[in-house]
Amino acid sequence: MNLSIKIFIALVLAVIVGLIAGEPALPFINWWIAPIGTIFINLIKMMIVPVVLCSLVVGMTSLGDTTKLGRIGIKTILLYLVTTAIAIIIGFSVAGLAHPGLGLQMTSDAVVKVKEAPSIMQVFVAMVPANPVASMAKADILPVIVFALFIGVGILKVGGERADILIKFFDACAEVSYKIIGIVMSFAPIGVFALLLPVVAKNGPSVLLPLISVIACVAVGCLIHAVAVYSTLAKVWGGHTPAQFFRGMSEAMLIAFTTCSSAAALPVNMKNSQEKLGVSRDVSSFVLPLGATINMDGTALYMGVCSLFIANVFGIDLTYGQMAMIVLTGTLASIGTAGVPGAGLIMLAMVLQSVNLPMEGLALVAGIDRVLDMFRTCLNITGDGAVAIVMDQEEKRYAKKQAA
Ligand code: DAS
Repeated sequence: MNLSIKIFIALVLAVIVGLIAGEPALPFINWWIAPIGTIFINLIKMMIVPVVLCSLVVGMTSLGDTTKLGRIGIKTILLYLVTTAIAIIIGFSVAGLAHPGLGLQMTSDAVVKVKEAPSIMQVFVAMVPANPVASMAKADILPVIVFALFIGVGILKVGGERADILIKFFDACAEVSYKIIGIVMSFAPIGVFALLLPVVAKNGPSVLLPLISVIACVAVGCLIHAVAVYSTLAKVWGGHTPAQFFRGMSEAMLIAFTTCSSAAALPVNMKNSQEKLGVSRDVSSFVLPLGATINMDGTALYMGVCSLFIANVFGIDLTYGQMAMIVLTGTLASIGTAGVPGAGLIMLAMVLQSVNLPMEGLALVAGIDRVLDMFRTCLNITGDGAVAIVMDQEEKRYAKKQAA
């Protein structure tokens, strides 16, 4: 039985056992089961920095020259921004049809204290690591990516035998990282079960019911975006049918769904995009780590849904100007969203501020953030995989044109 099916069975089991066990079993679950999920996440997190650093350096240097790097980098970022803006619009459209939150009375004392969201410029400043080792120690992925990009450019500039030695070193390290990830992933069904059981036992149907419409809007919006945008990209550029694309992405999607972390899903996404979707190593090693950090279509879609939900709860009619502002700030905010659980909630605060929506609304979505995060993180990494397929085919087409 393949791993995806085992993970899926673990998911279903966790939901069933969680709903049966419910809140009374939480002390036992939190004492004996939850730590297994934490260990699984830590095992994956252990590999994030090595994989990102080594694979990005390999990806950069195997691009062969800085012009190719520039070409791929610009196209990749542009495509990421376009799909993100589309995601927000889909989020608005779905929520505009479903009207989540209408009739839900917001209690004024339900205020959540959210850390000040960084401004866009702060996000860009934070991208450059003053101390790369500290960034690696904190698994601050964006500065690690920037550091790896500079190492790659440096190696390309040095060239010759010395560069080859370094490339072989980083290539071997990347290979070792993939092997370790394969071992970790063999424990995924156990880890996924242990991660999901506490969430289901804690939330259960009671807390979720009043907000089920928000969860449904985010889930349906993510499904529409994944099928309409990503499977079209995979088909038109990569020739993959939707079934082939989603089968190739399934393991990474399940890890993203259960860990709520794009960073945690990155190693599996990279391995499978190469082995199951035919993306070349140099393109996947560049596009996927970058995407896991700056491409958050699910988070952007979630911002569209939740902004409209909070406006409904407070009886505010969003103007088209405010919606346009949410699309802009949501797209930019999603760039700064870290690939870790709950990061999107911080960025939602930034978007609400940008259109003067009451911050108190965060309290409601904060209550179901973990559930929403599952869907948005799953979509985030699926978009990375789709863009990697597009960029890989673009590069193959470019190489053919050059050869002709
Ligand atoms: N959990 C984040 C991720 O890993 C997304 C988010 O919080 O919105 O992509």
